[in-house]
Amino acid sequence: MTDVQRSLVLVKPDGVRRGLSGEVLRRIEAKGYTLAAVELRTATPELLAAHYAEHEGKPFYGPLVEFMLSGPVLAVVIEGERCIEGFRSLAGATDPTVAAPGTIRGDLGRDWGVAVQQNLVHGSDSPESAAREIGIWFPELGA
Ligand code: RTP
Ligand code: MG
Repeated sequence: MTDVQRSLVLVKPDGVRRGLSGEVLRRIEAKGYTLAAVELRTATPELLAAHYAEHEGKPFYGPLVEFMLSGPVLAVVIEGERCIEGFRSLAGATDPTVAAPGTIRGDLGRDWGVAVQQNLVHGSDSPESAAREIGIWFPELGA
């Protein structure tokens, strides 16, 4: 039985600013996942409030939202068997300083000395999150 999934990936403003959008897409495609949607977007406070609802109230929430509004993001929907887990594996640990070499965050990220972790990418963390997040960023794609 196959388990074809979709996941929401964001190249965050630091990744877009540093010209790494193509490198992230290259790694996704090299892994064998397909691109169902790719769009350069400017986030809004409303969209980010929905996207990061689970983090509301945490100390890093305000700086995180501010960071995500600091420039365009590349919003991407990827598709493939177990791509939710697979992209999390490609992305690496949240903290780019300790993310394993070979991962997007481990190879391309570092600590820039600012409060929020600028870690280049977001990836949905479960099928429920993926459905919710794709609904927020690409409502036209449906469930
Ligand atoms: P993401 O949601 O972006 O794929 O990353 P994640 O699952 O690895 O991390 P999560 O815990 O969901 O946190 C969301 C984003 O918030 C920022 N963050 N800063 N202690 C901190 O300063 C801190 N913790 C999290 C990061 O940008 C993280 O990706
Ligand atoms: Mg997360």
